[in-house]
Formats: sequence, C-alpha cells, structure tokens
Amino acid sequence: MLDSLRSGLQSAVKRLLGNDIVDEAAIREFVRDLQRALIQADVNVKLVLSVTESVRKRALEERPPPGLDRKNQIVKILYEELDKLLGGDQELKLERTRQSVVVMLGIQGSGKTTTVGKLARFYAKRGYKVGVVAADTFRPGAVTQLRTIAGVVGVDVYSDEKEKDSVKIAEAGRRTFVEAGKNLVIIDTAGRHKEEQSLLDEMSSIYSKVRPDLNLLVIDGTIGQQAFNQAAAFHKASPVGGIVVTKLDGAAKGGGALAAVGATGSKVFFIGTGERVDDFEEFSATRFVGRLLGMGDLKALLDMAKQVEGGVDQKAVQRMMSGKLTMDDFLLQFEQVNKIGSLKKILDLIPGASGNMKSEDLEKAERNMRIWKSIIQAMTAEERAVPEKLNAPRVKRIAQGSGRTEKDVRELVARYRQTKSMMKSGRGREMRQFLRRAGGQVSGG
Ligand SMILES: Nc1nc2c(ncn2[C@@H]2O[C@H](COP(=O)(O)OP(=O)(O)OP(=O)(O)O)[C@@H](O)[C@H]2O)c(=O)[nH]1
Ligand SMILES: [Mg+2]
Repeated sequence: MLDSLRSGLQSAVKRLLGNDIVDEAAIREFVRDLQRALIQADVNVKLVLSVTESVRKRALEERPPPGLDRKNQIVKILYEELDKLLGGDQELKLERTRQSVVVMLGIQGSGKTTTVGKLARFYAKRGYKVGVVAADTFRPGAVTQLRTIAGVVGVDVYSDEKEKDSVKIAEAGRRTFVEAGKNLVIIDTAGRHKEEQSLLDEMSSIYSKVRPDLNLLVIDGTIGQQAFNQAAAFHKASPVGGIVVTKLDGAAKGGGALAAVGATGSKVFFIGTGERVDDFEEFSATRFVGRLLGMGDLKALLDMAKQVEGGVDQKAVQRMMSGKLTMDDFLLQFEQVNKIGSLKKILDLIPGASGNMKSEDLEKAERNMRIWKSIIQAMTAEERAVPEKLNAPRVKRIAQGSGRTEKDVRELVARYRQTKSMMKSGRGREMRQFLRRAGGQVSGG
C-alpha cells in the first residue's frame, strides 16, 4: 500500500541518518527529499510546503530530549508532523449497547456498496447484530449487488424493489431493523455526483428523515488531492461525520487523498485496501505514519523514554544488557509496560510486528500479563533470581500458590526463555539500544 510514498519517505530518512553531522545543508536536503516524496503522492503543494517548513524550522530550533540523538530527533519531528497532517488518532465509537444507524454517501463508483459489506463484516465480527438497507434506486442491479455482498458476510438485507423513493426505503429499512433489535443499521445509497442537485437533495432528505447517527462519506483514494473538494462539497450538503478512503491498494495518490481529507477537518475512520470484504482497516494516522516511515517502534520508544526518564534501575539495565534476566527483571519489564498503558508499544519495538497487532491479540497479551504477574509473585526469591531452577514440583507449587494452572506457569517460563534469548540475539538490538540510552552511562550490551 502506498509503496512509492513509503519508499520516498524512507529513502529521505535513510539519507538523513547517513550523514555524519546534521547541519543546515543536511536538513535542507532532507526537506527537499520530503517535498519530492509528498508531491509525487499528490499531496497538495500548499500542504507540502507547510508541513516541510514545520519540519525544517523545528529541526533547526529544537534540541533533542535526553536519550535521543539529533538525527532521531528530526525523524521524530517528521513523524509528529505527518501524524498531524493526517489528523492524528481517532476511533469511531458506535456503542454495541445502542442501535446505531449509518448512512453511506459518496459519488458513483467510490466504493459505497463494497464498504457496506466491509463495515458489516467488521462489526459483525465484533458481536454486533448488523442489518443493511438497499436504498439505491438509481443503479440497476444495486439490490442484487448488495444482497451478494451481504450473503458473503452473513448479514440481513432490507430491500423493496417496487418502491422507487429511496427516502421511504431508508426509513422503512431503519424501522424494520431497529424493531428487529439490530444494533447497527447501514444504509447503502445511490452514487451521486456533487453537480447533480437532485441527488444532493435526496441525500439531504434521507438525512433529515432518517436522522442517522453517522453520515459516512466514501472517497476513492485514487483521486488524490481532489478529495478535498469532494469532502467539502458533501459536507456542505449534509453533515459528514466520518470518511472512508477506499482503493488505497496501489493508489499512487492515496497519500494525497488522506492528507486532503485531513485538511477538511473530517476524520478518516477506515481505509479500503482491496476488493474483498476483509481488505479493510481501521485508520490510525499514528500507526499509518509509523508504517510509512518503517519505524512503528519510534513512538513506543519515545513514550518509553519519557516514562523511564530518571527512573531507571541501573543494575537491572546492566543485568538485562549482559543477557542475564531474572524473573524480577521480567516483571519489571511488565510493569514498565503497564505504566505506559499497553503492551502494543513494546511489540512495536520488534521489527516486523508493528502495525500487525490485532486488538484481540492485544487483549490476549494484556490478559497474559496479569496472569504472569500473579505467578511471579508466587515464586520464592531464589526462583525469581534463577528461573532455571523451576522444575516440575516447583511449577506445581507455584501454580497452586498463584491460583493459576501449571500450563500457565510453563507458558510463562517458555516466554521468559524466549525473551532472554531475544535479548541476547540481534532481535533484541533495539531494546538494548533503548536500554543503553535510558540507562545513560551504562556500557556494553
Ligand atoms: N482495489 C479496490 N477496489 C475497490 C475498493 N473498494 C471498492 N472497490 C471496487 O470499486 C468498484 C466500485 O465499488 P462499489 O462498491 O460498487 O461502488 P459504489 O460507490 O457503491 O458505486 P455506485 O453504487 O455505482 O455509486 C468495484 O469494482 C469494487 O470492487 C478498494 O478498497 N480497493
Ligand atoms: Mg453502490
């Protein structure tokens, strides 16, 4: 996805990091590389200039915080500015305890009907009872298309092919599904062009009659910076509560579309990355930029640096860097993670893991963390210091003492071993570098 933008940004960063000293000339060159990459992705020129000017100014003026060198500081600045350009982090809140109604808007072919299916799948998987309404009376075969997609996803469809008034269908569909106890009703509408006043009128009437919780605008990512005008025009006709940018798979101009939408102040909640119902992701600018820059770990590192500043146990750091790891160190790592708020940031430190975490996995990881903590607390001081001593009878005793199963205990031991060998191997390099910086004067590793 967005391969050319990614490679453009990454080569700019690589060139910056390759400089021995970062002086004004190096920063100027970096800014020019950035401009080239962003303009190629069809980001609006004014936006490009404003974002790169901020990067340049901050790179020259700001001093790196303790634990971060100048080059990494500049990458961090880029990260923050791109994150801001794309609108930061936001999540769509459709409570499962309520009955939410969503109306899809968007011009012909933007991907509304496909997105109805993707959204239905997304929420059905999370336990929502979803119903979709075929209120497109404009396109021949629209009902059949929606029925096919709904069949794949396994959600109910409301349609009425004798009724020609889309507003009436939308109203009736909404009523039917609300009465049936659905907690998410998604209404598919006709493709409409902003010039076609009759269709804009239809959209306003659907909005005023149906009173949806959310008007979700679908924009084709291949149109690039044009997305700005499209989003603005729709918003004028009917209040847009959120945006889905589709076709970001292979869309060279996708970056431009995302930036343009960010500039309208509307929130991008989801992106479409292919034709299949699963080619769909929640959009988080922070994660997205991390992926673009190929360093999903950066934010986690920065957060950790902030958290542990001044509060590092030097001895523990030294032990960990030498490849020795007691259960207490292991627990300390967990607690560090707890303080930061989520295990995700640690996982992001591991190259290849960034951005791939599903929230189910995350919940599982956090649950494990609670279990392991109680297990470690049931160990003796000796067992914590030398976990190699954990034989079968000890495992049994610890399981009983902590109220967990022996399997849980064995899992913890296995995970401890893995972590320990990771600390020693190349994959632990980021972690060791981080620890070294956080630990200041500590050497080795
Ligand atoms: N590659 C790719 N294709 C997509 C994506 N989303 C939709 N499409 C394709 O775009 C085309 C149009 O999608 P539809 O969902 O029918 O668009 P629509 O907005 O409902 O169109 P109208 O009902 O005519 O207004 C279809 O061929 C979809 O398969 C996406 O994220 N990636
Ligand atoms: Mg359609």
